[in-house]
Amino acid sequence: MKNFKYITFLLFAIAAFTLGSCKKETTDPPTPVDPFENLTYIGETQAVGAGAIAKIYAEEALFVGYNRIYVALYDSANPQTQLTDGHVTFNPMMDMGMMQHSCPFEDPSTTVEPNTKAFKGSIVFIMPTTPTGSWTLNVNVHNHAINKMGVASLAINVVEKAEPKLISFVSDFDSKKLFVTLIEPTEPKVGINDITFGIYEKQSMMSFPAVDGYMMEMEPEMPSMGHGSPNNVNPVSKGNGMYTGAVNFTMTGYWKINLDFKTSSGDTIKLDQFFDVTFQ
Ligand SMILES: [Cu+2]
Repeated sequence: MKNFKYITFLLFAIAAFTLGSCKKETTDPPTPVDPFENLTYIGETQAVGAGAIAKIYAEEALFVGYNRIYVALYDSANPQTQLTDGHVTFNPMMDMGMMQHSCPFEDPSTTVEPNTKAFKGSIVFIMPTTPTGSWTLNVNVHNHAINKMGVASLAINVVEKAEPKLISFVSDFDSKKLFVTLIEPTEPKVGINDITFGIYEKQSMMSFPAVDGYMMEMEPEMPSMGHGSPNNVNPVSKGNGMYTGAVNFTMTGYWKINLDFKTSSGDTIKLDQFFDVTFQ
C-alpha cells in the first residue's frame, strides 16, 4: 500500500512536471522559423539583367513527375533583401544534343506565397537527366522594383523514382501523346487518401498544355493478396489538368492503381494504365 501511494505520488509529480514544462514552452518567445526548412534547396543563380538572385527550392530532389517549385528572389545589390514585387515565368529545357524539348509546367503566380515569400509554380519533368540529356531550368524574372527583366539559368539534375510518378501513352481516340502524373498522395497511409493526377498533352517539343474534361476510372488492387478495396472515388477534372478523387488503401504494402481514360462522351482514350504505390 505504501508502495502504491508512493508510485501514485510519483506519477502525479511527473505529470505536473510535464504539464508545467509544456506550459513554460508556450510562454517562451517563439524562435524564428526558417520558412525554407521543410524545402529542398536546388540551387541559385543571377537573373542577369533583372538585378536579382533567384534561389530555387522544391519539396524534394527533382524527379520525373510533378514537382512544386519555389523561386525566392533577392536583390543582387543587397542579397539579404528578398524581392516580392515582380513576376516569374518558367522555361525548363532538356538538351539532347540533336534536339531540345521542354515539358509541362505551370508558371508561378505573380504574388508570393505568404510563408516563404517565394513565387510558387510547378514543373512536370518528363525524363531524367542522363549522360546524353541535361536539363536547364530557365527562370524569367521581372523585377518590378527597378522594372528590369532578366533570365536566371540553372543546370539541374532530375532523377527517375524507383516507382515512377509519370506515365505516357498515345490516345487511342485522337492519337494525342499524353502524360499523366501521380501528384498526391506523397505520403500514402492506410485508409482513404486524397488522390490527385495531372494530365498534359504534347502539342510540340515546346508546348505541353494541361488537359481538362477527361473521365478516369480507377481501381486499386493488391496483387499479392488478390483483393481491391471499397469506397474509392474516381478522379474528376478540376481544371489546370488536375483530377482529384479518393483511393482506399486498406493495408500497407504494394498496391497497383489501375486506370482507364475516356473522353467526356465515353470514348476510350487508353485502358489498362497503372501506377505502383508501395508504403509501409
Ligand atoms: Cu512584371
